[in-house]
Amino acid sequence: MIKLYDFKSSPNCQRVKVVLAEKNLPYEIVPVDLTKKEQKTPDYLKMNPYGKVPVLTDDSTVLYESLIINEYLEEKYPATALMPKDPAKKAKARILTDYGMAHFDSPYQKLRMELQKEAKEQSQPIIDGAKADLKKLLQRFEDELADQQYLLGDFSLVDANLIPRFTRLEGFGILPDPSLPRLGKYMERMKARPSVKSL
Ligand SMILES: N[C@@H](CCC(=O)N[C@@H](CS)C(=O)NCC(=O)O)C(=O)O
Repeated sequence: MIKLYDFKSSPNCQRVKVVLAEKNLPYEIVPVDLTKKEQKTPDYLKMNPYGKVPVLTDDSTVLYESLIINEYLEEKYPATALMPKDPAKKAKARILTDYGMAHFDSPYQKLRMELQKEAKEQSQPIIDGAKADLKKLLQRFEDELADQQYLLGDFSLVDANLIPRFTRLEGFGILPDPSLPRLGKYMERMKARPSVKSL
């Protein structure tokens, strides 16, 4: 039986929930209240020494780190394949996930921290700069989409991994953007998928 230690609004948990839903895998949610620091209790730290959600257990297997959990689910439950078989295409999938995570992280976190401040303490130049940087980075995905429905053509782990980040970029008002029309349509397509709707 699969169990997911989850905090509902956590983007890192959401990408795992998308994969579990896409693969139609039954699982139990174990809520972890981050506001009560339940992720730092000794028992929880035995499962994830980093003290973060998500943790996924699959019988006696205990895993953490959302991207690694998703790779595990893909290998252990391949019936609904979410990665290409071809090694070069698989490598490309990992490059796109890495780009969306690592390269977006600095401006994304900068913007998030700034917007968390009280309005009078926020710096408009920092907000504008981070938004401009994120928009520039999004152009790569706009180009990758070309005439495809999803980032690799078919729906894949890349889409599942990155959707929590894209929905937050929508929340920040960066998407949709007239200069990124394919991404706009892509987001509508993604949000229509039951796995994403149910988040
Ligand atoms: N790299 C980790 C990041 C996990 C993470 O940062 N989780 C956040 C919630 S989105 C968390 O548990 N924060 C609570 C804390 O750090 O105490 C992953 O992908 O799973």
